[in-house]
Amino acid sequence: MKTALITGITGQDGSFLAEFLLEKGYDVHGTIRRSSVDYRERIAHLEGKPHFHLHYADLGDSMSIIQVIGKVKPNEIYNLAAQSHVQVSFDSPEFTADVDATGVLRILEAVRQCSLADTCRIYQASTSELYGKVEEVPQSEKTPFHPYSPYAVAKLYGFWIVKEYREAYNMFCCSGILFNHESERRGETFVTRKITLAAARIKQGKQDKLYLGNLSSLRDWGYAKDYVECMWLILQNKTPEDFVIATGEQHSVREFCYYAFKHVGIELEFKGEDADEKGYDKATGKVLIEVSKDFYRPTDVVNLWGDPSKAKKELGWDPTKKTSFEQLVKLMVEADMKKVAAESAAEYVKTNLAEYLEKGIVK
Ligand code: NAP
Ligand code: G4F
Repeated sequence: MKTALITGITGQDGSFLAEFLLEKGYDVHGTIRRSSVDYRERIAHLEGKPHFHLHYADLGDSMSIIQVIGKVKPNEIYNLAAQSHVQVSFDSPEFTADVDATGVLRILEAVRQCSLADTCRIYQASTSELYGKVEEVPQSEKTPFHPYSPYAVAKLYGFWIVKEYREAYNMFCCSGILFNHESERRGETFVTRKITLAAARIKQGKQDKLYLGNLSSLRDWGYAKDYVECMWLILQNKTPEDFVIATGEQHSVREFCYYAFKHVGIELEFKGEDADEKGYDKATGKVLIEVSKDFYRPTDVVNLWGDPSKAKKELGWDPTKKTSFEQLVKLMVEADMKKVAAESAAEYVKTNLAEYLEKGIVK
């Protein structure tokens, strides 16, 4: 039985990867952080399973990392932990650098110090944000990097330190340059999830309007569950190499809104330009989407489009056989429609609980 250690197991990708590796028969260990609120929602269904284990560790704390790696002695490490929000990285640049750049170094050094450099393979969660102010469209493994946020600059260090340890110490460590991937488990402040939640809330009368930033920004959006398979494939490869993982298709934020609202039965029509652009309900003329400059970034990456040919050729991973853009939007909207309906039902019961207890409807 192989042993895997996942940092960032409570995140979107960590939770899907843990499920994937458990199904493959791995003994799965994950790192979590102490928090005053419950943040284990995405992995709650895995807790208590025989081959699922959690350990406290923080990427800012070398000692905790050395301790967990020395104890678990993993065959594979998936370093997914990060301050992963690009806009937040402008507000917390030092923290982002510590976790997303130096944190990667801490993992690599811990593996060496625990004498696991010859046996432990390491996957680093790299990103299409490295292409930033893009110098070529679409972007492949050969496209020059031009990071365009504190997050991307930190991740660029992560990318290069992985390459350095591979060349200097002959370690099997690789970066997956993953383009945006989303799901029903996506954090609620990333644009796709913000849109699908708002579409569900607006449809169910729980929200009036959605405020967004740059509607023209272009992304190559895939499904997170399809992408975690690639993380594993990259570590099963004969040689340690870096791979672009993407769908090869590009859509705008505006388009994402159009399809998300379409799935709840609202046809959107966009009028106006830049900050004055608005999204109208075509049937009623009501404004449902407005632009707020609060969501503009000091530097914004606006043209991401991946070329996944290498992954297709060498790993056999074919995005055309995976979840399509429309299927992705649909599955996210459907999950959020259910979530909002459940929240409304719970709210209704809570409001009327005293009366129900009194009338004996609930005990
Ligand atoms: P996510 O949902 O934000 O999850 C991030 C994880 O990192 C969480 O488990 C979080 O723990 C953990 N974490 C944050 N700071 C930490 C620290 N100091 N020490 C230990 N753990 C820490 O992100 P995701 O979407 O799953 O992405 C996974 C990785 O892929 C990230 O490295 C991200 O930068 C990268 N990536 C993501 C995408 C994408 O489109 N999703 C694309 C390219 C690359 P808490 O739950 O305690 O906060
Ligand atoms: O959903 P986003 O916040 O994702 P972003 O910045 O592309 O970062 C995500 O993908 C990266 C891979 O390329 C990962 F490395 C990273 O960890 C993260 O998972 O924003 C997407 C685009 C941006 O251009 C942003 O300006 O949407 C635009 N946008 C427009 N309105 C908005 C909003 N983004 C957010 N978060 N909120 C808005 O209201």
